[in-house]
Amino acid sequence: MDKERKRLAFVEETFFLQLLTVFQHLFIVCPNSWVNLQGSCYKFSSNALNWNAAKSACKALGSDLVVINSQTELQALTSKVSQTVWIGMHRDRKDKSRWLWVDGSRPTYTHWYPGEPNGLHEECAEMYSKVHGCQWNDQPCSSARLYVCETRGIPN
Ligand code: MMA
Ligand code: CA
Repeated sequence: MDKERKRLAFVEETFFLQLLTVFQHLFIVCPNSWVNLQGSCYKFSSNALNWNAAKSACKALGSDLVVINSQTELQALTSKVSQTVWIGMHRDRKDKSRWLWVDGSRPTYTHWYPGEPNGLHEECAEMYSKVHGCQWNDQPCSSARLYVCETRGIPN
C-alpha cells in the first residue's frame, strides 16, 4: 500500500511538473521591450554590432546572446527575425571544428543553412532572417549585425 502511495505521489509530481512546463510563460515576467516566448525573455536589437560587442551589450542588460536549444525554440523565434542576427554560438578556440554556446554548452540542436558552416576563419554564428528559414551561417565575428539577447524571466 505504501508502495502504491509512493507511485501515485510520483505520477502526481510528474504531471504537475509537465503542467508547469506548458504554462511557465504565464508565470514569467519579461522586462519592458523584451518578448516572452515559452518562459524565456528575448530582446531584438535595433543596432548592429560586431559579435563581441553584441555579447557585451547583452551582458550589460543582465542577459547574454541567445542560446537556441531546440526546434521548438527556433520556431518560437522565427516570426520575430526579419534580418540576419548574431546568435550566441562561436567556434571552440581549442578546436576550430567544434562549436560552443555562450553558456558553455555544446550544441545538440543545430540549424545550419545548406553548405554551412564553411569557413574556419568564420568563428561566429549568425541566423538568417525568416525568409531564409532562420538557418545559420558561420561568419567573421568582426561583421556588424543586429543581435538577439536572451534571459530567463523574473518569476511572477
Ligand atoms: C558569404 C559569407 C559566408 C557564407 C557565404 C555563403 C561570400 O561569403 O557570409 O559566411 O558562407 O556568403 O554564400
Ligand atoms: Ca559561412
